[in-house]
Amino acid sequence: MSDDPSTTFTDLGRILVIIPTYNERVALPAILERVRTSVPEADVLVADDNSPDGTGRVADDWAAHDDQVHVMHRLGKEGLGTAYLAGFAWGLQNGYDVLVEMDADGSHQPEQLPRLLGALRGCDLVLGSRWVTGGATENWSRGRQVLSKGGNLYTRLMLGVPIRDATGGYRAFRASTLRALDLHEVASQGYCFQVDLAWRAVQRGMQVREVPITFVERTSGASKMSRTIVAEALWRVTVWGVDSRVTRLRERAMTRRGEGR
Ligand SMILES: Nc1nc2c(ncn2[C@@H]2O[C@H](COP(=O)(O)OP(=O)(O)O)[C@@H](O)[C@H]2O)c(=O)[nH]1
Ligand SMILES: [Mg+2]
Repeated sequence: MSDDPSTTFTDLGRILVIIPTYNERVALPAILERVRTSVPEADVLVADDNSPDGTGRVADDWAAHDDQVHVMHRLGKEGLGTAYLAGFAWGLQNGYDVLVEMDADGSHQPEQLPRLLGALRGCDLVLGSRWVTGGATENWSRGRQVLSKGGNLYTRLMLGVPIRDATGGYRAFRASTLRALDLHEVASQGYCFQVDLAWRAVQRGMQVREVPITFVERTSGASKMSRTIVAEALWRVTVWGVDSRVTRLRERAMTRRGEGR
């Protein structure tokens, strides 16, 4: 696995890094700088939800002197999931071949993007993972670690997929992968949005690969995680798990009936 910063990824086609923002005025410039340095050939789309702290203006100021940075202004806080869906739609319309999800708060280190992109050469979707060998979290309380690991264990057991970190939001998709996921059906938000997309990819037989990342807890601004977001994820994962089991049982019963004839 090469993290050599001199590697280029032009063989993957045009790359777009989508960064959703809500009140990230302080963190955004550093992240833009780091993305542009780590993978100079990648373009960036900041998807801002009319942040009251003026993040949208900070993004516009950057875009005014860097034609590889684009800004999408949405009317108000509509959630991370829809920000990504809007970003994906923009990227697909504009002919990008690889679309990356990255937080603005520094938790997803741009210096590890080459690792994600390198792994995408051999598969359809790469997940940056805190919970595979070599993955880590920095400045996370024991409680937060337990919540994330527990949520991922539950997801793995419920859905029966061998993914260690299905809730993480540092990912690289091929455009062809996103096109196959029926994104118009996606209604989930937050962590559940991430599980939803990974689950769709697995169900469609796509090659999903996890690479280790070190997730660094934000040092400025505030997290938008809430109890509602965690509850939504648990609820939906349970429904999907039960649903897929019922479908499998039905299919098995039909095969058996067919064999009995
Ligand atoms: N556009 C947009 N971005 C959001 C929204 N909610 C969160 N974000 C961004 O999504 C990223 C992850 O959110 P964060 O609060 O750090 O979640 P956490 O890492 O789980 O604590 C950050 O870049 C946020 O600014 C939203 O409603 N709209
Ligand atoms: Mg965060």
